[in-house]
Amino acid sequence: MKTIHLFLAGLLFPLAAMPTAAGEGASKPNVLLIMADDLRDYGGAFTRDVVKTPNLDRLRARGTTFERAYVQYPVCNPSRCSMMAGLRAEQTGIVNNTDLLRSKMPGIVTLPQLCKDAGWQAHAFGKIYHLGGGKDAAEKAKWADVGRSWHSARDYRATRTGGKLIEGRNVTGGELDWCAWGAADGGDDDQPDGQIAAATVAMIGQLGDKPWFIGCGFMKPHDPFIAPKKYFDLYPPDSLKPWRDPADLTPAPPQAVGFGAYAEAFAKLNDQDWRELFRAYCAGTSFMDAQLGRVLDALDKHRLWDKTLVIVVGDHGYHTGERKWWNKNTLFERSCRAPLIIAAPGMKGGQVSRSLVEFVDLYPTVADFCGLEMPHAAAGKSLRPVLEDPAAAIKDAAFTLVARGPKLHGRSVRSARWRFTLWSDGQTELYDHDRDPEENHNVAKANPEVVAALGEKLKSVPPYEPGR
Ligand SMILES: [Ca+2]
Repeated sequence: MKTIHLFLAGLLFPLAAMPTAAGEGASKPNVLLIMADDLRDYGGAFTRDVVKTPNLDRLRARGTTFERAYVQYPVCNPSRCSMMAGLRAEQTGIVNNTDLLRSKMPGIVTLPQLCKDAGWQAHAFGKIYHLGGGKDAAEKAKWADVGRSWHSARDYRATRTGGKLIEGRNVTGGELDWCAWGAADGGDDDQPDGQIAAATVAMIGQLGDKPWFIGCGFMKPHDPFIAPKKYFDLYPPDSLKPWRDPADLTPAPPQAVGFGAYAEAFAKLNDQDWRELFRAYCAGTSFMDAQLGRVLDALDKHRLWDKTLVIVVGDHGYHTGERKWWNKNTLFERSCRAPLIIAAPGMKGGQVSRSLVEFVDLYPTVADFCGLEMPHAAAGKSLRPVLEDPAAAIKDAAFTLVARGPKLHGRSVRSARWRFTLWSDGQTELYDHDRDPEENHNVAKANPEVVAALGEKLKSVPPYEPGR
């Protein structure tokens, strides 16, 4: 009996796993959108050689790693709104952490909402949208877009034990209150990310065969740089070398990086301060990675890999000392490029793609795999061709915007070789990634034809209209 059963399963399985054309509706894969906050990209040597991320490595073996994936705005709320709307920040009009998506786009059908309205169970844990609203429950629900995007959404806090720090300090002497690290007492579940993993795992078990869209939004490695002490113990205090800019670094325009109170505080940091910050960022990354592992274990346990589209994404990149900057919100590669791994049903694992992709491509990708029509004109394109062939290109440029108040903004375009940034005050930056992957030398003056061509390319995306 058992033999026949297995034989039949073997026969039926390939048929069930065959891709269906969009709109036929025969296949409703689950969608697991896992986000990390402020995680810089791990496509390069950073995580392979420096940070211990066995579970990101495990997912890489199952999926396709995108080594050139770019956010449309390198700050939490604008990036997440862009991703969830499938539209550029120029189109959403959201360029800060204070504007609510629905205040600018009341009728937008968000990515989870697209699935939810088509019959998927949709639940969010932790930070998928920017967590605004303070302590007011009704305001928080608005920020989480409960009822529209999700059937339910929850955020989490550290327990009293997890709030106790065994070691730690603010490396700016309190000048920047967020710039603190701490090796916490207690275990993983005393921190929000442990609880987010536990809740995600429980929901996966509870939903069974109903199609679902789960948002699992980890809070780390975002500041404050706190993780259970065991993750700090992975990195002996003197084992990590902080970044040093080269002596011949071209100074950037003042609005590009290194501005305000942050820069004043960073200028006072010594090597020891940088080392402690970097160690804490690595500890937070390994902590987040361990929680990711618990969620991947649940996919193993319930045998869901063949019917789940798994996306792991960061919300933007992060400077860990490059140009004496410890943060995001710049138009440099370190801030615009972010992690992206996709493991899709029917697609090969262990693939690495150098194709240029943008985070606005996620919405049409999910719509494609779920067999759903885009509810509005997409700013991006489905990544299916790249998942089928990692050498395939779906676009020749990726675009990122930053605003510096109502009167100044910058737009940046990344091509296969170059990054070109044009500020609204006319200043330009050009970096040659073939020769200068860390963007240390602005070569705009020496390459007027490239500047002209990429300046023209910037006109292919909708204009930014401040205050819209
Ligand atoms: Ca963020």
